[in-house]
Amino acid sequence: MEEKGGPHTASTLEDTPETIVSTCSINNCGGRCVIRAHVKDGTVVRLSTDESVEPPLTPQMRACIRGRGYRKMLYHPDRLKYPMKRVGKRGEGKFERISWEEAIETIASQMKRIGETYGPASRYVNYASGQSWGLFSGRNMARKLLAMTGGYLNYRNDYSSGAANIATPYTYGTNNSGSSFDSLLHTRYMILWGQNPAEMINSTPYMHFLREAKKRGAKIIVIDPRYTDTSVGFADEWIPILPTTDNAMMDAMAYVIVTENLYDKKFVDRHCLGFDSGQMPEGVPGKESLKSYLLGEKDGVAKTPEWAEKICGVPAAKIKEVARDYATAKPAALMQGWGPQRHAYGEQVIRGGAQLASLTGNVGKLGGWAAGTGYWSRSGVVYPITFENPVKASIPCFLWTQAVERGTELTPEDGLEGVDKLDSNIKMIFNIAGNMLVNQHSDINKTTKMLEDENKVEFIVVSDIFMTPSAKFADILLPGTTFFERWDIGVPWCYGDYVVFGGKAIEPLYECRNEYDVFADIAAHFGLKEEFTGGKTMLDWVKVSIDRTREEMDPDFPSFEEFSQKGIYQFSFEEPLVGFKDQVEGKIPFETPSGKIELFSKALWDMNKHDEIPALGKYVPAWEGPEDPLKEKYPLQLISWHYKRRCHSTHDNNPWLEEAAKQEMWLNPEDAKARGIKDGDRAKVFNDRGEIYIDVKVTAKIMPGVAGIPQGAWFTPDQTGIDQRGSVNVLTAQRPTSLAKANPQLTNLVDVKKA
Ligand SMILES: Nc1nc2c(c(=O)[nH]1)N[C@H]1C(S)=C(S)[C@@H](COP(=O)(O)OP(=O)(O)OC[C@H]3O[C@@H](n4cnc5c(=O)[nH]c(N)nc54)[C@H](O)[C@@H]3O)O[C@H]1N2
Ligand SMILES: Nc1nc2c(c(=O)[nH]1)N[C@H]1C(S)=C(S)[C@@H](COP(=O)(O)OP(=O)(O)OC[C@H]3O[C@@H](n4cnc5c(=O)[nH]c(N)nc54)[C@H](O)[C@@H]3O)O[C@H]1N2
Ligand SMILES: [Mo]
Repeated sequence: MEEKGGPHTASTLEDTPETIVSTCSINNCGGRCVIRAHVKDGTVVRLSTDESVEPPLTPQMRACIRGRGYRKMLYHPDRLKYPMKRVGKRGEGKFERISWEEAIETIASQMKRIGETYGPASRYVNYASGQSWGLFSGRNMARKLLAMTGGYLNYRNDYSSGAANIATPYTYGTNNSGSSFDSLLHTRYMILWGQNPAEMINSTPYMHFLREAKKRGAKIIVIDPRYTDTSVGFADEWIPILPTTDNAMMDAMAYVIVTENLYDKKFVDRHCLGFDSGQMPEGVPGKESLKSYLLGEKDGVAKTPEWAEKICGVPAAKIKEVARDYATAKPAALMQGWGPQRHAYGEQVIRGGAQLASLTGNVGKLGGWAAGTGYWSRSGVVYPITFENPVKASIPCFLWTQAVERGTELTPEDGLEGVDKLDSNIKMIFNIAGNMLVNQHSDINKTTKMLEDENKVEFIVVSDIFMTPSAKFADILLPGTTFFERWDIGVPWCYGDYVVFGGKAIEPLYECRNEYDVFADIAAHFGLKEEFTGGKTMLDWVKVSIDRTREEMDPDFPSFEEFSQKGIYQFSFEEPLVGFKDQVEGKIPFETPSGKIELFSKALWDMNKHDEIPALGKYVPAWEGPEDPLKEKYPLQLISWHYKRRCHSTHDNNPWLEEAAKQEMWLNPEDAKARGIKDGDRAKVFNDRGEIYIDVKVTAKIMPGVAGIPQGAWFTPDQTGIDQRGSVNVLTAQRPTSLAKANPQLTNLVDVKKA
C-alpha cells in the first residue's frame, strides 16, 4: 500500500514559497518554547524559534537543543507508519500491519469484554507524560472514553515530585510553595538544592531570571553530588553531597541556626508549630519538638555539623558557613530540585528544606522562597474537554505494577483510596504517549517478565510515534502524530506566565492519527461518538479554549487569528507573586490543620510509624543508602538525572542529540582507578536486579562513591536480555517511599566492572 506524506528533498523545493507556522512541543520537559516550522509544499524544511519580544524583562521563549532537533523526530525513518497487531509472544516485538478499522474494532471489543468480565476498575490508563501539556493528551482521550463506558482505575500523584507532593502540604498545607521567578531579582543568596535548571530548564523563563539575579549580586550555591551545568554556569560554589543524605546537612544547618541564635524568632513564634517544647500540639511530649531533636535531648545525639559530616560528606566548617550565610543574607531563596526527593525517604528532604526556610523567616517575603515542592500558578488557559470517572478507586501511580500483580490484595495502608478493596487486578492498559510500561518505571526486568504473562494484563494498547521498549509490549500498536501534525495550545509547567500556540504545520504523515480522532472512532462502536466529540474537531476545541479563556480568565487574551500569528501570549502582572505572602501578613491562615507552618505534624505523628514517617522533617538513613550494609556488596550509590539531550526517553533515537550529548555514565577518577577503568571504557553496572552495559566518562565532576547515569536511554537488550544502552531502570527498585508511595528511582546501590 502506498504511504501518504514523507519528506521531500530540499532541492525540489528551492522555488516554492515558504510559510511559517508557529507551533509548540507539549512533551513533558521542564521548558515550553516557541517552535516556528518553515513549511514548503507540505514539508517542514527548517525550524526557528521565538523572536517575538525583547529581553531583559520579558524573556524570549527560545528553543534549546531538543527544540531545535524536532525535525529529526518528525521525519525520522523509524516513525510508526500504520496500525499493527502483535503476532509473536508479547514483548518479542513481532507485529503485523492492520487497517485502522481492525485496530479500532479490536480495541472497542476488548474494552467491552474486559469491562464486563472483570469490572470497569480492571481498566487502567498508565502514567504517560509525552503529551502532558496540551489540550488533548491521548491519555485523557482514553480516560474520557473509559469514563463514558463504565470507568477505569484512577491513579494519583506523579513520578516527578511524588514524595514532595505529599510531604509539602504536611508543612504548608499546599504544594504551591513557590514564587514567581521575577521575585528572585530581590534575593541576595540562593541555594539551589539538587536543582539543575541549566539542563532540566524548570520553565523556560527561569534561566533568564537566574542570570539577572546573579548580575544583581545574588550569591548562588549549588548542592548536588554532580558538578552540574548549573554549577558550571551560575554557581559561586558547588557543594557535593552524598545522595539520600541531604537531611543530615539540613539538620546540622538548623542546629547551627538555632544554637547560634540566627533564627527568626518573631517569625517562628508567630507562624510555626513544633519548634520547641512550648509550641507542641496537644498530647505530644515536649521532647518531640524540633529544637529538642536538634539538641539531641531525646536520642542523645546532637545534630551538629560534625555529626552530619560523617553522614553526608560535606565538611563541618562548610555546613556552618552555609548555615550562617543563608540565615543572615535576608532575603535568601532556598530552591529545591526534585532529584533529592526521588529517593527512598524523599519526603524528608522536602520538609527539611521547608523547615530551613521557615526558621530563617524566608517564607512569604519578596526575594525569599519557601522551599518545598515549589509550585505556583497564576496563568494558563481553559481546558474545555472534561469528563467524570464513575469509578472512585485510585492507586498511587508508582504502584501500577503491584495493582497488576496483586491489585485485589491492596489495602488503604498500601495507598488504595476510594474503596477498601479492588474487585480485580489490572487487566487492560492504555499506554498513550508514554514509555512507563517498560522504560521509565523501576526494575525493568521484573516489569517485562510480568507483562510477558498474558494471563496477567490481558490487553495492552500503545500509541506512540516510535517502536519504543514499551511499544514492543503492545497488543495493538497505534501510530500517533507529532505536534507538527495537529492543532493545540502548549501550556508551560506551572512556572510560566505565558502560553504558546500549537499550529498544525503539516498533514499527518503516513497513516498516523491523533488520539482524539482515534478515540472518537472507538466511541462510535459504543454509539457515543457525538457525545465524545461534542460534534467538534481538535481545531474547534482550540478555538473554544481561546474564547473561554478570553471570557473567563483574561480579556486581553488574543483572538485565534492573533494568537496563531504571534505564536505566544505573555500574561502580565503588576508585581511578583510571593508564595504565602497573605499568610505571613496575617490575612489568612496556612491551610494546615493548625493554621500554622507545621514543623511538627500531628497528622504524621498519629500515623504511629515514627521511624519511617517521622512527624518532623529529618534525616532517615535510606535503604540502599550509604549506611546500608548492602554497601559492602554494592559500594557505589547510583543516581540518574534529567539529561539535556532528551526529554526522559523521548529523543533517545535522535542522532543529532546523541552527537551533542551521548549516553554515558559518570564515575569519579578514584572509583574508576580502583576498578581499572579509563575514560571511554565500556563497563558493566550491576546489582541484584540486573545489569547494563555503558561507556564511562571518568570525571571529577561527580563525587567519589557515586555513579551517575542520565535517565531515559531506551532499554536495548541483546539476545540474552542484557541492556547494551545504559537504561538505568534495569537497576532501580519498585519499593515505594514510605509516606507518598512514590518512586525512589535515584536510591540504588550498584557495582561497576570494566567490560
Ligand atoms: N532536559 C530535560 N529536562 C527535563 C526533563 C528531561 O527529561 N530532560 N524532564 C522534566 C521532568 S518531567 C521533571 S520531573 C524534571 C525533573 O527535575 P529534577 O528532579 O529537579 O531533575 P533531576 O535531574 O532528576 O535532578 C536534579 C539534580 O538532583 C541531583 N541529585 C540526585 N540525587 C540527589 C541527592 O540525593 N541530593 C542532592 N542534593 N542532589 C541530588 C542530580 O544530580 C541532579 O543534578 O525535569 C524536567 N525537565
Ligand atoms: N531512573 C529514573 N526513572 C525516571 C525518572 C528519573 O529521574 N530516573 N524520572 C521520572 C519522571 S520525573 C517522569 S515524568 C517519567 C517520564 O516518563 P514518560 O512519561 O514515559 O516519558 P517519556 O519517556 O518521554 O515517554 C513519552 C513517550 O511519548 C512519545 N511521544 C512523544 N510525543 C508524542 C506524541 O505527540 N504522540 C504520541 N502518541 N507519542 C508521543 C515518545 O516517543 C515517548 O515514547 O520518567 C520517570 N522515570
Ligand atoms: Mo517528571
